[in-house]
Order: sequence, then structure tokens, then C-alpha cells
Amino acid sequence: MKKLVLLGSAFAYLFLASCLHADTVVMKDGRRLEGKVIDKGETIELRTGATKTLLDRSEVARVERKKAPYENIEFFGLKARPPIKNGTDGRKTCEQIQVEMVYIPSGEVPIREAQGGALRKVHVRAFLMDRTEVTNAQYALFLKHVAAYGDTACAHPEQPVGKDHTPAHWDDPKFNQPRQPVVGVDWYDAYAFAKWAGKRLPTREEWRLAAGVGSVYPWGNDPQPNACNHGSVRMLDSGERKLYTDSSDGFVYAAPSASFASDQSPYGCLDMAGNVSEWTATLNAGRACRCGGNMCQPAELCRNRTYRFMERSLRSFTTGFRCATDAE
Ligand SMILES: [Ca+2]
Repeated sequence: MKKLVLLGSAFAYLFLASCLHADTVVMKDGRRLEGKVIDKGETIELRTGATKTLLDRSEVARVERKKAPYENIEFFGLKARPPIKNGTDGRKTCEQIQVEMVYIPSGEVPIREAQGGALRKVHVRAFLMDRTEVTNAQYALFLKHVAAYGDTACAHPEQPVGKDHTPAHWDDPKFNQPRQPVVGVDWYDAYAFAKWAGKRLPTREEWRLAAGVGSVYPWGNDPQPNACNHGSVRMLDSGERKLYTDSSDGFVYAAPSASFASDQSPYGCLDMAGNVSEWTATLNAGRACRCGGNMCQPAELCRNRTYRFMERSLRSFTTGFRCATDAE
């Protein structure tokens, strides 16, 4: 009960703080304008109630941001870090969140571009990889940032105009628990989150290296039921193979992150074989590579090398992501 009261108080605080939230734009002619600031690059949009005013950046001396309501408070056990600076102009861009990352030493990754195609080896430099899939709790911090500041600093240049970063299943209790991986996010959501967090999406080869190149599955070369969050396959009367979720491993949908100790790569990355398939930075003909198995795929398909190119606008309850950074 005490926990519920505390959580209720936190949400009340967030609500009140957001109502009081007001930035100040100081114009070069000395005027001070108050409202909610959305940074749009060459222009700055100032919102006061239902009124939107576009200001030319060349006429603006500076923007004084009110502290975002979620800064410096714990949110589902996570804490937003102070904003990082971007380049020379010192404008606030993205914020980092505290997530455990593991060091992946450089290595050679065997990649087969197409079924039956030639196997080639790609050299991958050392990098850092998130130990776990990005969770709903972490993604919620990103959404709060976007609500306060907009996504201009984080959005991919090809992101569809007017796009909303709210996941497809954000209101569904089957998918929106704080420690479950965020799902129903498209590639543009994953890209923007990674940039906001001061990171990036891993490439397909990096993802493959982090998952482990020495075995077919994290635990060895043979499929093992219930060693990761997988699904099942059913043959229909038509002869078609249909993939579906099941509860044989203890979870019908996405399991809370890091629920399967057996689904652990040689470097300590968790849930790379199963749980949710994960977006990567690798593109081909406008499609993005999605790596790893998921809760809908049978155990034998939840392999380290599983990948598939998907439409970047895909929002599926089987698909999430994790982030990477350069090692230096
Ligand atoms: Ca996964």
C-alpha cells in the first residue's frame, strides 16, 4: 500500500510539475517570452495554451529551459541523467540513462547475405552493447523528454513527418509492464531513443558478434526448449506454417528483461536468442535488419544468427531493440 501511495504521489508531482512547466525565450531586442519551447532547428515554436508562435532563431538571444519535470526523480528505479551537450553550440540534445553495457572485443563475424549465398567474414571493431533489451521504464523517460522538448534533436532525417513515438501497445497491460522490453516500436522510434540516450543502434554485424559467433544458440549448438522466451509453430490444414506465442517457457508474451539466465551470450548480453527480435542500424533497400528470435518463433529458430530485413515502419509486439556505443 505504501508503495502505491508513493507511486501515486510521484504521478501527482509529475502532473503538477508539467502544468507549471514554462520555458523562457529571451529575444535579442530584450523581450522575454514564456511558454513551452519546441526546437525546430531554424525556428523555435513557442506554445502558450492553444497559441503557437514561430520565432526566427536569428532573432533569439537564448532559450532558458525550465527543468523537465522528470529530471532528478526516480522513475521505476531508473534515474534520468543531466542532458549532454552537442557540439559547439551547447544546445541540449539527448539525455543518457543508466543502463548496464558490456564490452564486446573486436572480432570476425560470418554473414550470409541470402539463403544459400556465400559466407563472408566481416571485421567488427570493439564496442559497447546494452546488456539487456530496452525496457518500457526506460522508454517512458524518452517519451517524457519528447513531450517536453520535441524530437528534433533525435529524429532520423527520413522519419515520417508528424510521427508519434508512442509504442503501438503502450496502453496494453500484456505489454506495458515496466520491466518488459518495449515492443510495438518501429525503426524510427528505436533510432530516436538510441540517439536521445547518447547511443546508437548496433549494426547487424555488431549484434551478431555480441550474441556469440562460436555456437548456434547461446547455450550450445542444439535447440533447447524453455532456455529462452520462444513460441511454437503449428502446421495448418492448408500446409502453411503458422507461428504463435505459447506459455511453455512460462511467458505468453514478452518476459521481463533478463528472465532467462540461459539466454546469455559469451559476453553477458541477455535475451539475444529470444524474447523480442531487435532492430539494428543495418539497412538494405530502405528496409532495416531485425536480429534474433522472439516469443512467437519456435525454439529452434531462436538462433544467434537469426535476422531478417523488415519495413522500417513495422510496429509489432514481437519487436524491440537495444543500444550500442563505440568503445572509445
Ligand atoms: Ca531479444
